Amino acid sequence: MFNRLKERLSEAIRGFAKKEEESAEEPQETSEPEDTTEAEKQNTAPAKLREAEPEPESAPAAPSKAAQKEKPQNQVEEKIHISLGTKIKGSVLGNVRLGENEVDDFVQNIKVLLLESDVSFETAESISESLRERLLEEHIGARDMKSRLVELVRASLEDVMKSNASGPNIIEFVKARKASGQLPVRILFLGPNGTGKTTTMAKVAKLLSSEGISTVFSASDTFRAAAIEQSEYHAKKVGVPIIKSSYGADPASVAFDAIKYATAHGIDTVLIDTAGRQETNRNLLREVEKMYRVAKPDITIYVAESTGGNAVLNQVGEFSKSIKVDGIILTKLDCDAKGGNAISIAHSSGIPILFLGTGESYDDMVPYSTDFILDRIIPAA
Ligand SMILES: Nc1nc2c(ncn2[C@@H]2O[C@H](COP(=O)(O)OP(=O)(O)OP(=O)(O)O)[C@@H](O)[C@H]2O)c(=O)[nH]1
Ligand SMILES: [Mg+2]
Repeated sequence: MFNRLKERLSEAIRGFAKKEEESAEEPQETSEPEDTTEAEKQNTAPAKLREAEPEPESAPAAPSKAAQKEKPQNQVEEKIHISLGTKIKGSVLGNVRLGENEVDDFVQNIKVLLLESDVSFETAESISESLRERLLEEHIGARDMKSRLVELVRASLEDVMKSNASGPNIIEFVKARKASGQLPVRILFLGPNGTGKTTTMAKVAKLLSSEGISTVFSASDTFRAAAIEQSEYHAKKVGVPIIKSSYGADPASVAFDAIKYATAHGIDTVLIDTAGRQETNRNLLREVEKMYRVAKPDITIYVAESTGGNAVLNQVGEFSKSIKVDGIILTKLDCDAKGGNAISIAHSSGIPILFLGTGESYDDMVPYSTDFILDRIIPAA
């Protein structure tokens, strides 16, 4: 999962940290005075790094002329003015700041590899900006460079992903409706062909059942001959009843029948399958709009595949123009070497991600969390 992005990020960080560490070991341009103390030696920044000194607690006594003379010239010239907080942080981490050119090169490198890993342009820009700001205000000890860079890149990714709003908690939602006697809860699954709608519906049924919530399937994908059998197959595997009609029947009327069945049999939820459709297919989109009017879903879930590249964001956007999508389930993360889609969708779809599909079996689904994705893209150092 996300291996390619993980390797490339790690390689970029390793390469940059190594370069900076090596330059930290290079002899300084200014010759060291013979009586330089050990502490002063350690405090000497490499040519590419700018030095920041810890803020003195109170105004220091003016250094003697002799001491000023002993101070290497480049340190005096490169001293920079920074806030007290940053100085304190800098003194803990090591008193060096990265030069602007180095930061720009590194950030550009990260941006390119994010773009090549399916991160959308807008999201890659936001990550780069956040990373650049963090790096420029950071004081990094040359020898902790790698682990600190990992933390900063991770924090920048987290910055953009945390804009993902939190969606409905399906289990809590059904439990609340159960308590108030407003059943059945209707959950509609839609999305393009082959993204994993029917399989995901079965995963959700299994999850609900583990919480003591009963379910009936509505085999409302009547568009493809084999789809009804596929829904039946999954329903049987996870042990839920299914309401079906024949190939070509009106999908909305199948959903209507399933809701009636649930009401009559005291079933808590109706999971409504639909035919895969592209966002460009107006007829099929109108059909799903009709489904929306007739079945009146309480929760509408868009099933997207993580492997779908940048097109996924546009598709979700187009669908949600016709239908109010409450949440996304992102499938096939296990097949996704790039991982950028998960980041972009969390950042800019404006729709919460509810679950992540991580394999073909019915237990292969985890609740969405930023950490789950980040741990696989850039594990904490
Ligand atoms: N590896 C992996 N495969 C998945 C995942 N979710 C679904 N699949 C597989 O994706 C394929 C398509 O799944 P379906 O559930 O039939 O997809 P669908 O969206 O209902 O397809 P249509 O009805 O044809 O539009 C199947 O082979 C599933 O096993 C997942 O999270 N990981
Ligand atoms: Mg299907």
